[in-house]
Amino acid sequence: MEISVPKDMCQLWSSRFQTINATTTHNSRFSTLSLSSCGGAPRRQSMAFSFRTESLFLSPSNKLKPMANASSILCTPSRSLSFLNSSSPFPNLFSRKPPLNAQSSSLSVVASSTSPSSTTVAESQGLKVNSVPTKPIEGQKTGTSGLRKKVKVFMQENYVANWIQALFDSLPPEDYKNGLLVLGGDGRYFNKEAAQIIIKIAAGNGAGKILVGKEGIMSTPAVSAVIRKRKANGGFIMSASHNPGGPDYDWGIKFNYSSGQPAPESITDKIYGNTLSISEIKMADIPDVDLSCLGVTKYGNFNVEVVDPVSDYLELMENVFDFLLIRSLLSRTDFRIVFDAMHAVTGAYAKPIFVDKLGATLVCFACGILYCLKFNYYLSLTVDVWDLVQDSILNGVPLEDFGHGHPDPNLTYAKELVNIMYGENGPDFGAASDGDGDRNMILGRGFFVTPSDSVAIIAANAQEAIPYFQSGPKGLARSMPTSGALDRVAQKLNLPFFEVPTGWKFFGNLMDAGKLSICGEESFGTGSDHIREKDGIWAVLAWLSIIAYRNKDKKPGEKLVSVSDVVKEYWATYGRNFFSRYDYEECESEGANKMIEYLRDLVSKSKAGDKHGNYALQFADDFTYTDPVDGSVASKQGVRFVFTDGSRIIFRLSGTGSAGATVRMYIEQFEPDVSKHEMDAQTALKPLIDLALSVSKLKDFTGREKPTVIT
Ligand code: VG1
Ligand code: CO
Repeated sequence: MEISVPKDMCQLWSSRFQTINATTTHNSRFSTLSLSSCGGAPRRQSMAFSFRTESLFLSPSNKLKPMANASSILCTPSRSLSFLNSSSPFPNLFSRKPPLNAQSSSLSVVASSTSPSSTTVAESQGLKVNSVPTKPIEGQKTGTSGLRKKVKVFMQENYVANWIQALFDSLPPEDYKNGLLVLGGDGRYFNKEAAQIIIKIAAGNGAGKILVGKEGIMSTPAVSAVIRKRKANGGFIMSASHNPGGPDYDWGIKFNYSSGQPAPESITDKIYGNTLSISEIKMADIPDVDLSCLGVTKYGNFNVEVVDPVSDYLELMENVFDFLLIRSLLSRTDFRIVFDAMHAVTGAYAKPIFVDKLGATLVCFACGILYCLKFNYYLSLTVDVWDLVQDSILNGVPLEDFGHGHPDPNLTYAKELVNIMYGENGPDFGAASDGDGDRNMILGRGFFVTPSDSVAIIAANAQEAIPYFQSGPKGLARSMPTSGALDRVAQKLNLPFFEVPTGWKFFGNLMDAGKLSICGEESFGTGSDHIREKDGIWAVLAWLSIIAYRNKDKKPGEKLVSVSDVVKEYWATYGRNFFSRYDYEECESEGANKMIEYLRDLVSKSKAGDKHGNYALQFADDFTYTDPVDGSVASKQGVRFVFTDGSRIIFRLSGTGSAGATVRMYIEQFEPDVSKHEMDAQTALKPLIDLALSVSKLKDFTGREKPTVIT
């Protein structure tokens, strides 16, 4: 019998054992697979694992495979991301449901190769380009961050190919002809198929070279970093970010141009226009490229280089931060961290950065004993007691369906991490990142740092704790719904300050013009001008730098300055902006649209001084932004009611969903009184939340009693 197991496990085994002998035994609840090593482990020679039966997939072939190579014995090769190292000898095995089974790979994709009706339009130095006839497809309009739809939509004939060709048709030829492009993704289901389509169309349109992350993996911030470092003309990111993945879930594609910045609306509008008139796809007649091996493959004038997705990004991080300072914190026995990669792309980055470079260690939460990876010291345990052992990296192997999780680092979807951080004897620092690695959530022991505070605290501490900012930040910016905490830091530091619409694409021009260094969004996005995307691992390293800096002179045994100490000190200095966001996901579009229309109408009838309960209106509008660099205007970016005490209620519809409409309601209130800073945000904001619900008639329009996510 052949056994496929969660990829965490096959990564673990293949990296820990040189030769494996496997035997299985079964009872009604468990199948037990016993493995013994013939030389991998210096201290222990055998390990035994018990598996809950639902975590096993039996392959259709039901045959025992040859045992020459551990990873090929144990992985389901067609869907695995087998190049990735296990982040841990103790992965949290059953925190999520097991990965997709092999059968899901049987879904086919059309337009991954030349259609029979195509004609050859060019042939130069061995590269044949075919013209594939196609028809316009409705609905390929880019949202807040790229084009996102259900996988099944993208699998329709020519769906991906049309959008990619429309993109090339939107760019001036000098921006890509013989030029260098980058291709990465978050490892989600359908990326491998889409990567082949993108490579063929890039070649068909005359690109000179494409750099692809191994197995198609490269985080959004890393793609931005690689574009900038290698002076590429642009890059593609195959990701629907924090949206779930798998055959029944989401896929997405984003395009960033030469500064590493998400394409502005002027380009995405053109792409959309072209998708409505497209008639031909230019596709090179080349075989599928093997993305599993590093190196260059040449097809006539066109080259594909498969690159390590981590190295350029890691080099940049080492230039931005003081790694020795962070290492000094992580090597303390009285400081423990947990990073939750949510089975998403940062799984590929977490071990090389946090463990290998910065020395993060492995901790048993039951007894507090440190197990050090460096000495390859590990235990023989059954999985039933493994729950007590926690690695510094959680869910560290990227999976195509994110382990059936929702890779959105917030209090709802990163529940496993939240439970650890709020549990007994929890670690000192916790963080998580999203599908494509651009978001972050920061937690202290039993303490959540709201993203709006996080960016303000990073900005306030950047100059002393982060070498990249040693001359001080040039300017600060936030998206409109993000709380006003950052505004106060800008004021105190006397820095230029900008308020932009939701979406990272609005920060890039300010950075390119040298007006902006640090910025953030309330949606767990934080970053700086080191690249042109928000950057999850950067934010974690920024926080670790701050904590390390504050504790650099602390002797063993002295109480350390904690995450919550840093935040409370910040509130005492600047005041606290209580903030909360309510998400009502996948509402009926009709009701949600009507609510926004109703609010716009209300705005037009509102005037300063209008009373809303205890609050007096200062102004109400539908946010419009004029880019100070290029003068472009973005209107209808969110309905806001701003009161005379600075409190705000804001409503907008998500531009990243793939089904129905997601309503976002943002609530903010400033509190200067230190004695009230410890209040729970939901309690402090209750009157304003009630007001927002009644002003918007949200329950009537959406039929929803409660939000799906509260931040
Ligand atoms: C959401 C967030 C927004 C963020 C965008 C992309 O957009 O609110 O702040 O920039 O996602 O993030 P929307 O339109 O759904 O509110 V990601 O991590 O998807 O690249
Ligand atoms: Co993201």
